[in-house]
Amino acid sequence: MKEQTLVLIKPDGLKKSLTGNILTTLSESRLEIAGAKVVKVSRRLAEKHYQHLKKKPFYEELIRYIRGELHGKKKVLVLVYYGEDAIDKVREIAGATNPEEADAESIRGKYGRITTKGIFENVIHASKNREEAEKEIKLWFKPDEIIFKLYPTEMVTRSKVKVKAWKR
Ligand code: IDP
Ligand code: MG
Repeated sequence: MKEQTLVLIKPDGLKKSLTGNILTTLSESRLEIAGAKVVKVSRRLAEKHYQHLKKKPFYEELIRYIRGELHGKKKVLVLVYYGEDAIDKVREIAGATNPEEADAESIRGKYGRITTKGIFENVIHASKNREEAEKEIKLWFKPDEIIFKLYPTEMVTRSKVKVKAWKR
């Protein structure tokens, strides 16, 4: 069945100029890109994304990692891939969480490393299952930033909300 998944190219991937290689490898999956953008990750966004790891000893370092504080590249590339078995296909191409255990030909196996502080710098993130994909896509993207209607939407009126706009 067709489904969607969230991919992040993490700051180490950007720092090592791996974007092209990673996108080329992912394109072998024949999945479609349904959304893409560059994001400077706030503390709040990082904490929401890694909510499930809050109790881990490496949590604080992980937040620093995803925010680019370990690489001097304070950005990530965020993508939504859509198509048949998208979640498992991308997880397989990404490889295991621990880059030393990841298949040698996977993205993490090829490009990942374990730092002396023990963080798995594994270059990309990929949603694990449908529930996680939904939560993550809704966290990182607004409905109009994705070219397909992946989840139900509604029109809401928000008054008194300050937004930054281009100066006229
Ligand atoms: P995943 O990225 O393969 O889904 P998660 O368990 O969701 O794995 O962990 C999120 C990220 O936290 C990993 O991609 C990796 O960067 C880091 N991480 C996970 N487990 C460990 C660990 O045991 N030691 C160090 N870093 C870890
Ligand atoms: Mg995960």
